[in-house]
Order: sequence, then structure tokens, then C-alpha cells
Amino acid sequence: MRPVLHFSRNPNPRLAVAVARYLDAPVDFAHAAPFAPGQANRFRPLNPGLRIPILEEDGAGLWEADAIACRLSLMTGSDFWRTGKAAPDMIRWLSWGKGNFVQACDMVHFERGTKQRYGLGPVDPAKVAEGLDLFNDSASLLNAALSDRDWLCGDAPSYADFRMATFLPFNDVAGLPLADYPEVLRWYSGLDALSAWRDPFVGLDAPALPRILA
Ligand SMILES: N[C@@H](CCC(=O)N[C@@H](CS)C(=O)NCC(=O)O)C(=O)O
Repeated sequence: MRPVLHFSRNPNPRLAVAVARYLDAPVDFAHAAPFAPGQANRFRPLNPGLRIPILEEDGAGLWEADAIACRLSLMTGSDFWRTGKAAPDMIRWLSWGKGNFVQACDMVHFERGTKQRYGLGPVDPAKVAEGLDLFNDSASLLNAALSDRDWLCGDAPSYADFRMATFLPFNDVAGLPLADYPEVLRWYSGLDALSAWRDPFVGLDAPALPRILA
């Protein structure tokens, strides 16, 4: 049986689907809602934390988008997940992004996007301000780093590019000041030119996310 990638349209599952599509990985896709009533028993054995994405393979669940990207890259024999001498550079960007640029995007998107979609309370202006501060600091560094290259690692897209951009497809709701960072914008337009990134859900049964009520 082929591995199954359980996903939704939310940011981390979207990232995993984009990776699978980009690598043309031999997996099936299944829309999932593990937090919906009655779903926990199905998904808890695959991920005790119930979060998606989950890659179900031979009855076991691999969770965390980064681990899934690594697995899909191995599965397809791709250097999208860099190995050998190129690996430390990619790991550096994943690690830095997790505490800086991606974290900043997540903080702001959580307030303006996730909380509003799922009725988790009003936007907290202090949290947004904290996220925007971290965004401006980290986007400045990223902008400088991208000034002499199209991709973060070497001359082709790697998982570092996809991971760094996890929340940018949601900037219509997050409203991060991306336009202040022209090299970041240029880099992102290169990513957005990849169909696997731009519309990973094409052809999949992928219900829309709940709408944000004004
Ligand atoms: N650190 C995890 C985060 C996973 C996570 O937070 N997933 C959220 C979406 S971004 C989720 O499961 N939401 C429930 C849903 O989409 O139905 C990863 O990178 O995979």
C-alpha cells in the first residue's frame, strides 16, 4: 500500500503537500481533520498530538513537516533535502527560521488568521506587535542574505526555501510588511512560480479553511 499524506489547507500540512507535489512523491493524499468530533481515535495512534501533516506508512505515522520532507526526499532520491557537504547550510536555515523568520510569521498569522478562523479569541495587539518586531529583525537579515542569490542553499530550491515560506501563502490574512523587503519578495516570487508551491492542492479533495469573520 502506498504511503498516505494526511493534510489540510493549514500552513504546515500545506507545506508537506507542496513538498510531495514538488518531488512527485509516490504517496496518496487524504484530507484530515483530527480535531473534529469523532476523529481523535483514528489519528491518535498515528500522532499522539493529533496535529497534521502525518505521513502514514506501513501502519506507522510520521509527524512534523520537517521529518516528512526528509522522508519524501529520501523516498524520491532527491537532494531537495540536502545531504553531505550541503547539509549543514540547509540545517542552519531551518534552525534559524524556526526561532526567527518562520516564528515571526507564525505569531502574526496565529493572531490574525488561525484564531479568527477557529473562534479562538480576539486578536491580541501585544502579540501582533511582538511578532512584527521579530519579523522586521529577521526579514532584514533574510533580505541581506538573499541579495546575491535566488535560493537559500545553492542554485536550486531546497527544503529550506519551502520551510522559510511556510506562512507566506497566508499573507492576505497575516498582513506582514513583505513589501519592505524587496529581496525577500523577489525570492518569494521565484518560489511562487513553482506550481507545486503556488497550488499544491490542485486535483485534490481539499475543503476550504473556515472563513475569517470580520
Ligand atoms: N510543528 C508541526 C506543526 C503542525 C501543526 O501545527 N499543524 C496544524 C496546522 S498548521 C494542525 O494540525 N491543525 C489542524 C488542522 O489543520 O486541521 C509541523 O511542523 O508539522
